[in-house]
Amino acid sequence: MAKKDRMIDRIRLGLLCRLGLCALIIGSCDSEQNSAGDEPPAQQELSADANIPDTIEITLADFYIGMPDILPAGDLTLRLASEGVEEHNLIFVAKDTEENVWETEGRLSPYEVRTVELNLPAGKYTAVCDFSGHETRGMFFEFAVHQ
Ligand SMILES: [Cu+2]
Repeated sequence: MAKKDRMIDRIRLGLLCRLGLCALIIGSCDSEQNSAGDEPPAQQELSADANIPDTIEITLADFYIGMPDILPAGDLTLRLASEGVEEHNLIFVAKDTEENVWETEGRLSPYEVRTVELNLPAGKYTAVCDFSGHETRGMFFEFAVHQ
């Protein structure tokens, strides 16, 4: 009986040691992965940013427009993401002249993602979805374009 207990104790001790060793190995692997893994993504982000300097994310939802309130002047790439079950469009209206300076070609389908390029001069604008009364339901957003 006592001999069997000692056997069990030895097995338990062996298991504990192996678990401890595993934890040490996993722990050291994790820290290696973290220290090695931190640097390449940062470099990738930098090079991606260099290639696409001005990609602006715009969300068209039921019923709001999510976008930055300041955009840089000049050539822009917009990534439009429709996130509602409704169709949406997007129109930029210059505040001083109340003219449409840009608009999407047709409406975005529900959940469509579309990348567009445009050039906006400095000024104040209102972004609007004018489909089916969406503007009055909240789909407008005032923003400025700065040099
Ligand atoms: Cu809309």
